[in-house]
Amino acid sequence: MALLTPHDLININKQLQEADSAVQRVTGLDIKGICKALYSTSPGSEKVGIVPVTSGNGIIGNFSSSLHAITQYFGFDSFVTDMPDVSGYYEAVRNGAEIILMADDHTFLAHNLKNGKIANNQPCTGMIYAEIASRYLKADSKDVLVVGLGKVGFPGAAHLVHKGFRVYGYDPDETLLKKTVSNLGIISFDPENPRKFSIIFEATPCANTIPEVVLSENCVLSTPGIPCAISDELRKKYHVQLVAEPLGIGTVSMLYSVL
Ligand code: NAD
Ligand code: 2YH
Repeated sequence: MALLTPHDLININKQLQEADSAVQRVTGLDIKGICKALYSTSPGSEKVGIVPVTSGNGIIGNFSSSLHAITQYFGFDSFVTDMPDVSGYYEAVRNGAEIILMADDHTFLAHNLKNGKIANNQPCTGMIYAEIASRYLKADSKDVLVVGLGKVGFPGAAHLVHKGFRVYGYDPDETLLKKTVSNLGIISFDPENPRKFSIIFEATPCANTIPEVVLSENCVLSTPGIPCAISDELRKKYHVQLVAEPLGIGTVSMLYSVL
């Protein structure tokens, strides 16, 4: 399980603004518009309580403060509890939180205490990055390359199949690849026999996962993967429209999914 680092979250407001501009360039909608279209929900005046969690590897510097900045950026009323863990949960509820955000090393959840809905960061992240990719205004076809079919990539690929895209999937884990091809009816992408794509969705914990041969000029690369899937050099050479941000897009997807 890849953990975020404080360094990933530096200048989260700037990272969010840049991501919002990139999403608008690619899709014509901002991130909130994508969430509204994806979940058919709109926020009211829900109060979000953010609870730091010390278990496992412990508190990640900048994590709770970034969630605070992210929720405020998207117009939610939010606060971080003084206490962590169970005491923090108690504090959040006593102070009027209607939605709880909290994460340990394995699970990052949003729980709406009013309607009982609960969301997990991985599928919500996969869905929204796939949705952004699927809305590329200059796409040349409904063919999409999905690189990485794990806990984020699989739900993203499933979402694209559900939306009627022809999905080509690749993962070096052959068992996972075979299972996904059979469960979702996607096409196995053969790196030995490559082709170009105008839409690429990537979700791996590795750098440089996108080979040059699959890039078409002006293609979109929508990727929550950390570190970034493509080098600056390739991004510039093919004028790749990159949507990549470490926490905010996935978090707001979770919030809209529990409204
Ligand atoms: P995971 O371990 O469940 O899945 C990753 C998959 O990538 C695995 O199946 C693995 O075999 C595959 N993979 C590894 N190297 C590859 C390569 N070179 N080419 C193709 N596939 C390769 O991880 P996950 O939970 O799906 O997370 C994926 C990434 O997304 C991680 O970096 C994680 O930190 C990040 N993430 C980011 C956000 C965000 O908001 N930006 C949210 C959640 C997860
Ligand atoms: O980053 C993570 C894990 N990868 C789970 C998220 C799934 N994408 N967890 C964050 C841990 C935060 C820490 N417990 C804190 O500061 O509260």
